[in-house]
Amino acid sequence: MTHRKQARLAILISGRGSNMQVFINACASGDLDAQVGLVISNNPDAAGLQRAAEAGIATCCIDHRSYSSREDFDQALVEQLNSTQVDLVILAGFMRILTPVFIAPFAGRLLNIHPSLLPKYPGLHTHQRALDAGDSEAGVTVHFVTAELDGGPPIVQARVPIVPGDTAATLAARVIEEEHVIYPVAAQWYLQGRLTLTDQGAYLDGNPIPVSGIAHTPDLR
Ligand code: NHR
Ligand code: GAR
Repeated sequence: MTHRKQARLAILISGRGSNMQVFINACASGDLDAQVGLVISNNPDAAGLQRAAEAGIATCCIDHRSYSSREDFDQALVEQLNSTQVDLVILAGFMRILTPVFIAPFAGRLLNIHPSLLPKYPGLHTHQRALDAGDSEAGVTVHFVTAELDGGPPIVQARVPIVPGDTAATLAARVIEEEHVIYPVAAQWYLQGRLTLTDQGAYLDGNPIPVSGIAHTPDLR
């Protein structure tokens, strides 16, 4: 039997941290073969910081308002992450646009979950935009993070219906249930060495992933 050191995740948050909690739970239960080594928030008031601390996880706050440029903030993030071994960085409701100062050192091991059917609706207010456009469905995409905002190669995507009477809040509640399912799936693929980012895009098991990511189905592993 070979003994490999367990992979270590760092999770970057800005708010509630429900996706973060899913990772904490999946690591604790053994569903994900990893440990959460560190949770960082840019927002000192993020509820997720408290939730992580309650789970016994190291937390820190790097407040972007303490830095005079995005690059200086990103450098502080890089230094914090470099002070501990990190195999994979998970953006989970992290609300600061990152510059190449951060992206470059973590390229290929940096994931985000974005609440839209990318390439539709990069950026903010995705649910309201889908409603305003009269779309009949919405969804969520896990993607590799590159310097282009929400423009990195998609990995996996789940769709939900938009129903009459939906508001941004009711739609967000439907979408986040899918977020909690697909984000650990993508992370597990990465940790198993099945998922890679190259200059040509994202690959799973050596096969190029389609531009909207792999469609999530209930039995996807
Ligand atoms: N950084 C890069 N370079 N590339 C991506 O794909 C990124 C990223 C940083 C965050 C998450 C993203 C999302 O899933 C993400 C992806 C923040 C904003 C934003 O406009 C947009 C998209 C995302 C995150 N942020 C404002 C800013 O000035 C602040 C908004 C606020 O604080 O409410 O940074 O949606
Ligand atoms: C999630 O819906 C996530 O997709 C979205 O914010 C929510 C965070 O919830 N992310 C973004 O909008 C990134 N700009 P959580 O804090 O409970 O995981």
